[in-house]
Order: sequence, then C-alpha cells, then structure tokens
Amino acid sequence: CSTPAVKPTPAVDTESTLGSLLSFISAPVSSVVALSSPCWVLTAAHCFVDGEATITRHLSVYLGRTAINETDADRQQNFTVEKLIIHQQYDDSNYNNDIALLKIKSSNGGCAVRSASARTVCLPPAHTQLPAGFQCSIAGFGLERYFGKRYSQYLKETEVKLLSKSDCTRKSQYEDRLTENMICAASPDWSTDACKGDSGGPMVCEASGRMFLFGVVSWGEGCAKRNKPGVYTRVTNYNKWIAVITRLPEITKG
Ligand code: 4AZ
Repeated sequence: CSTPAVKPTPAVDTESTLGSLLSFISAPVSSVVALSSPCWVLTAAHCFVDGEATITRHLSVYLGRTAINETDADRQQNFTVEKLIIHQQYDDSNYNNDIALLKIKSSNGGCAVRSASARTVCLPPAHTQLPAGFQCSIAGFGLERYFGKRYSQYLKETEVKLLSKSDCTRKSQYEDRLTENMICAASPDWSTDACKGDSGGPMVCEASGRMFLFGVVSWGEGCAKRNKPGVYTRVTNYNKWIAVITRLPEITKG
C-alpha cells in the first residue's frame, strides 16, 4: 500500500481531497470505493446484489473523480470490470459479510497507475482493533439527508469516531443486529454520518503515519440519527479472503 497520512483539507465546503486517496464507481449506484491493490477495488456486496443480478460489462470504475458530472481527463483513470467477486457468505437479510472485490482493467489492459489523485490504500494487519473513540474519515457521493432526493454532486468527507461493541449492541442502538463482521462509528453529537449512496465507500483511520482501510460503508438506520450509528464492514476480518482472491493465479488471470 502507499497511502501516507494526508489529512483531507477541503478546498470548498463540498469538495474533498480525501478523494485523492479513493476512487469512484458509477454503477449500480454512485459510490466511492477503495483501491486495495492497483488491479483490485474493495467495496460492499450489497451494492451488487440488491435487486437484479449485476452484469460486469455494465460496470465502470473511474479513479480520481471528485465531481459526478465533471470529467477531467488529466486526473481521471477509467476502467471496465473484469471480475466481480461477492463474498460467498454475504447475507442479504442482515448485511453480514458485506464485502466485494472488483478486478479492473483499462482499455490498454492495465491496472491503476499511482498519481496525485489515485493511489492504493493500506489494509490493516488481520484482526487489528482500534480503541473506541478513535477518529476515522469517511467519504462519498451519498445523500446529505436521509429523506433527501439528490445525491451529492461533489465527493464529500467527514469524521466519525469508532464505537465499542458494547455501546453499539445496546438496546437503544442495534442489539443483535450487529455481527462480528461489523464495526460501528458515529459522531459524538450525531451530527454527521454516512448516508444512502455512500455504501461501498471507505472508512480510513490514521495509524503510524498512514491511512488504513478499516471499514466499508454498509448500513445504518437513517443518517446522523441519535443512537443509530453508521455500520461498516470490519475489513480486518477479511485479510485472508482478500489475499486468496487477489493472489490466486486462476482468479487474477481470469
Ligand atoms: C445506505 O442505504 C446507507 N447512516 C448507508 C449508510 C447509512 C445508512 C444508509 C448509515 O446506503
């Protein structure tokens, strides 16, 4: 991985330089995804299995984009999706194992190239746990309000703090809806959160001077709602799964 701890410094209110660490996928719903190696993008399974089956030839990945309707040929890298790997144990009923990998390919057959606006993110060592209260960043093009209609035109980012399992399984929060493969995060005053359309996007946390991908935006009851944190796929439970898929020759070669 190659993600130094660059703190996002939004140029304008709605735009985020955190987008430089991330990439953007156009279908089935606009969302931000995390690039875990130059050929692989890590995202959420439920982005693909809600509703109709996804056909990979209908998917595109755009790296380095920070505005939905603006194409900047100098910054952007475009890809088709060669493979879509949805976790075999993904459970649509409770979003357990909400994780997927996309293998990307450019028109000349290559993978992503490191640039000022696109780079890979570090995966934390298996089963690493950060303490409750640890601050992490999330980003996406999702709704600004749960009952809103329009997705954000610009990539946005915000900060949330990790919650302990005992907090998040309280009766007022998610009780037994939380599995071992999920991690909760929220803002202490419930003022900011991930929302619909942010799914599949990254939650990155800074440790030892680098940004690590600790979570994938997965679900939550409402957005920025009191006692209803955002729920993220616990990426550190999938190191082996990621390693097997991205290294197996029969899978990586197709
Ligand atoms: C969604 O539907 C969604 N507040 C994602 C995150 C959250 C809620 C909904 C968390 O994609």
